[in-house]
Amino acid sequence: MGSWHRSFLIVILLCLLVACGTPGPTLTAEANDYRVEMTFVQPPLLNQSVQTTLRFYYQDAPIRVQNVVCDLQMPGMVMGSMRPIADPQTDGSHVVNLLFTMDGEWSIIVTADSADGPIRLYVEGIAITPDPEATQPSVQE
Ligand SMILES: [Cu+2]
Repeated sequence: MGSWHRSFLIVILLCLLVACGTPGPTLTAEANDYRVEMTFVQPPLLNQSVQTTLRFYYQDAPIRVQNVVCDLQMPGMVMGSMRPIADPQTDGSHVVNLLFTMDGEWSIIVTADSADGPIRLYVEGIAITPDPEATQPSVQE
C-alpha cells in the first residue's frame, strides 16, 4: 500500500472515530479469583444513560454467570436504591444501561450467581462529571 493510500485511510479512520465519539473506560474488580470487567460504550456522564457490558472470569478464564445486578452507590451517601439487572447475551456477557444521577465518585457492587455460588465484586472509583454540552438545570436533593 502506498503512503498516499495509507494517509487517506488514516483520515477516514479518524473521521469515523470522531463520529462515533470516544469509547468509554473498562473498569475491573477482583475478589477470591473472580474478576469482572465492565466496559462503558462511552465515558459515563451525569444523568446520561450509558450502556455497559460485563464479563466475568475465574482464575483468568471466562465463566458464565446468572442474575447479574449492578448496585450503584456513592460512598458515604444515601442515594436511594439503584440496582439495575443486566441482560444475558449469547456470548456469555451481560449488558446493562447505567444512570448516574449525581456528579462525584461512584462505586458499583456487582453481584452474580456462578456455578460455584454467589459472586460479589466492588468496582470503585467511577468519576462522574456533568456533560460539558448539557444545558440542563442542576437538580437539588
Ligand atoms: Cu450522591
